[in-house]
Amino acid sequence: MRVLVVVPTYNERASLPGTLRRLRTAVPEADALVVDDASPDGTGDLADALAADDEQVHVLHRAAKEGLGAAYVAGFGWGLERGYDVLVEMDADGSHQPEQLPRMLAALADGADLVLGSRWVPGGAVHNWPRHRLLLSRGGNVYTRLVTGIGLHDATGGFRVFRREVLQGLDLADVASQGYCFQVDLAWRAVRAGYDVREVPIDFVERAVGTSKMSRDIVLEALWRVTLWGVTHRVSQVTGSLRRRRSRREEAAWRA
Ligand SMILES: Nc1nc2c(ncn2[C@@H]2O[C@H](COP(=O)(O)OP(=O)(O)OP(=O)(O)O)[C@@H](O)[C@H]2O)c(=O)[nH]1
Ligand SMILES: [Mg+2]
Repeated sequence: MRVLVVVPTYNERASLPGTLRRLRTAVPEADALVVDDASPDGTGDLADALAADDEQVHVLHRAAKEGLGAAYVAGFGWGLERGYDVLVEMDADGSHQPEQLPRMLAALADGADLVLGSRWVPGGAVHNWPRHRLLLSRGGNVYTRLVTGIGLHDATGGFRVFRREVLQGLDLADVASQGYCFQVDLAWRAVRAGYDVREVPIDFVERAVGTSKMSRDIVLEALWRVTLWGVTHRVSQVTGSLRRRRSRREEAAWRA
């Protein structure tokens, strides 16, 4: 299995070298692709320097900051074109620990199509988050579960392992989500498509250096999109069951 770990970066100069070093040690057979959105702090140049020293590290430069979703879609496209079997999502900021990736890859080898690193299943944890971030993550996941009916505990997390067929089966060009609702979007599409989606507990560690890109706009985007998906889904469930009931009635009348 050829594995590509896609690492999106925006101003991660301080974190990126350590993240890649840990990844290369923890999963030496995996390649890495840094997807940099022209970071003003020079992360792109630093990534090029790291790639020059290691043929398993690659860099995709994008012209401007377009959000996490667009960066991942571009990175997945790069990896699918080059024939990777497994594509991984991982943050550059140290929150996702490369040492926990082998356990996630094992779940894929065990038959899962998509493995979610989960903070909110037994064995999962979050370290050093202030109360408001904990509330936002837990609340966001409870809300997502309620409005969509998705049976996942951590649909917003960004440490994930995809079998290539899942990404090929989902219409990535149609994904408009930009911020972290991109994560809900992909999980939701995978669940509805009938893929085997499993949650594996992870220890999420708050970044030690650099700054968060989380913003009010990202939270608002997640809120309106998740609400829209939930309502659309519920409406289609109701109209679907009405349609089924009517066709059963028509069939019975026809038989009589
Ligand atoms: N290429 C690219 N990467 C991004 C963009 N926004 C965020 N990232 C990267 O995506 C990863 C997650 O972003 P963070 O800023 O850590 O956001 P977060 O993890 O939701 O928030 P924190 O928990 O506060 O760190 C990091 O590696 C960022 O550098 C973007 O617009 N383009
Ligand atoms: Mg982060």
